[in-house]
Amino acid sequence: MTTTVQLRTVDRVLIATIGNPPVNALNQATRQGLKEAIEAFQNDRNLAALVITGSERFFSAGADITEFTRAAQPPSIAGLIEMIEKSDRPVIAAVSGRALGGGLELALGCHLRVGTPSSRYALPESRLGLLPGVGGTQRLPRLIGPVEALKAVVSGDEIPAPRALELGLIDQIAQDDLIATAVTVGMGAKAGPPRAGAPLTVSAQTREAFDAEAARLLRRHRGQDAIEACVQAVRAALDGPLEAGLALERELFAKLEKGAQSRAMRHMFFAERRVGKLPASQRVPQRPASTAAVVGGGMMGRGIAMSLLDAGLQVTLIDVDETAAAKAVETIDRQYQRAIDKGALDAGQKTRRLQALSTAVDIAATAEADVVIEAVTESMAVKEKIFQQLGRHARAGAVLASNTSTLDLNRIAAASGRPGDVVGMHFFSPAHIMRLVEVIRGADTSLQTLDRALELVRRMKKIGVVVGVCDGFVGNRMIGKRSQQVDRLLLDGALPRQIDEAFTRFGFPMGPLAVNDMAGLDVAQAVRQSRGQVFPVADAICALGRYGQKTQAGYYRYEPGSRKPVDDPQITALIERVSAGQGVERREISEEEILDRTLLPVINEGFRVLKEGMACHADDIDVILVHGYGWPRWTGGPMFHAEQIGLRALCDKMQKLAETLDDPAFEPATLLRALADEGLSVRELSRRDLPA
Ligand code: 3H9
Repeated sequence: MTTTVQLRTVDRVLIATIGNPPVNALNQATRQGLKEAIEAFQNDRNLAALVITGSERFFSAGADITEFTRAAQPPSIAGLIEMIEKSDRPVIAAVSGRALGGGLELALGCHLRVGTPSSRYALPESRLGLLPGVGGTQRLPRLIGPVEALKAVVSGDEIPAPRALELGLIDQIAQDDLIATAVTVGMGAKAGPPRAGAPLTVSAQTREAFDAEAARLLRRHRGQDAIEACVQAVRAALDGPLEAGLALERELFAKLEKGAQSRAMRHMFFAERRVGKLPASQRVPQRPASTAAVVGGGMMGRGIAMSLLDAGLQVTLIDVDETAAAKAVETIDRQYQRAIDKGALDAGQKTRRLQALSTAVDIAATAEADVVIEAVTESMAVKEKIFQQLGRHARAGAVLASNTSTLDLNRIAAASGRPGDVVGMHFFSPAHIMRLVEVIRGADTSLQTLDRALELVRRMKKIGVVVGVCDGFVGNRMIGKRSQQVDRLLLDGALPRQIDEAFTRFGFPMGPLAVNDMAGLDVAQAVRQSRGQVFPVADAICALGRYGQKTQAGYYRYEPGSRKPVDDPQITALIERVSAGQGVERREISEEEILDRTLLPVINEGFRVLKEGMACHADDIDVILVHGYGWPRWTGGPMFHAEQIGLRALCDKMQKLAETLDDPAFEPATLLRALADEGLSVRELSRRDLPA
């Protein structure tokens, strides 16, 4: 017997416990252990039932994703399920913690399922660009109906035990001892014949609901191969017998597993887990922060305070006067109430979080905090003053973080007089929802401070990526490279809708012009003016007082109270006038040209960022662009995408654009050119360790 599955007997029931930490992934050794457990059960006719269970946190997180790139080794999960289904005595899944992916599919293959009250169930394969590959798309609809099954398979969302019971996904919730309950269930159950594999019989109404849901999901996830496959496979449960559905599911899984989208999404899965951790040699053991102060109760400050409260810290929110502080608390209260209304929080949690929140108007109140996060207006003078005060008031060794998105962190750090304690924490808006935090390492930030900031980000269930000090840090610096090109494309012949649709078809949730309208065109104009940049189209639109959604007019127009961009003939005419004024003869612009001219400069800048050491690894950049800027996950982020294009091909394409458009912005970065010349991968080259 392998050590990943332990056997014991309770009464006449064999208990097989999966023990493959950390998440009970079903790797080859575990599958072998389960096979041997089922065989032991089959061979001992004295046994009345077999119970398969896992650890307290994980029944199983599913197939071992690291095995996907290797040739499959027997036994398969499908083979195990087949053995279970053929058993003439019952096999029961006893689920504590989570049953995910292939782990849930194994449980669905059992005759009965018993869960703890806090157990959770999900088929998250679509998040890896896959579909459940061992029966999930066939057995789940037969248990809970096709519409709920489709939602679960496409979203990958976790279903909590009470809802799972309601849906019929599990048969019982064990109120006390899970194993004792499963044993009782096992002793009393009959295995019954293997599930009749007939197609699901559903009413015309259910079929109609299924078709409507399928159409909605396909629209929402346009361009994602895995979602199409999920819909196709679940539909097969309605149309044909189990065996045919399983065969189709297997075929779709094999195709997706080899496909570019799944490779990209698996890359993202591991990149997200790799970033934001210092190597063990650079970590400094320290007490986790328990108290925090947030300076500034504006939108960012409130979002940061909520994230800290959610992570279980005591938080002091400091604002200019009592009225402003009280208003901030009121808004936080309302946000938590909204979360309760949506079922994402319970009343007890809200009370505990609000009890952990206090307010102050004097910065001296930061004296007790383990970590202080400044989130005031983006002005160097204001931030310098606050950090001077923090230098005096904050206790020794406290982490002093600035939420700056543009300013020179080294100057802010110098103002404190203790730059080793200062770090940047660039949150994205809305801060209590967005997971990305650029953790900015200043010239003097100590490794201890950096480590504490990263640990705090993890506790907030966010993803921290270490970046260096430069204009715009990594994300804004890279994405900024597309703005100038967008303006030039408008001059050359493109229109806002055409550019935005090219982006949404590529997979961004919104195009750059709709984003600009949402953020406010005056904001970008102020930045351009401070840098002496001229964008003829954007400047002409701002000159009309059209600042985007807030003035109901920008690149698009907006009906009162609506955020839906409507094409505006006035803007078309204006753009045409500006082109003429600049002596540009407008021409037809293809979608490919739009994407090349806007995305390749962004990717190119990524190579500069790496060369300068502003990010340590290509993964860091991919995570930042996907989580902070809507870069489609299924392309793996800009650096992974660059390797899919091929660095040589990318370099040549850029060189050609630089010549035809006579624009130095397309000159390939030195690092890109060097890697392409030497046939090297950007991933191998990137450094993981930070310079000490
Ligand atoms: C599948 O089942 C396909 C089948 O339908 C068909 C098969 C033929 N495999 O996230 P964490 C590692 S596809 C291998 O930091 P958490 C992870 O890399 C699978 N490794 O912890 C990390 O390693 P490290 C369907 C895995 O508590 C460590 O475990 N299942 C796997 O925040 C801890 O992970 C999924 O898609 C895995 N399946 O979250 C579930 N899962 O320490 C994917 C995790 O070296 N997993 N690891 O960095 C998750 O969603 C989260 O990891 C989980 C734990 C919720 C499980």
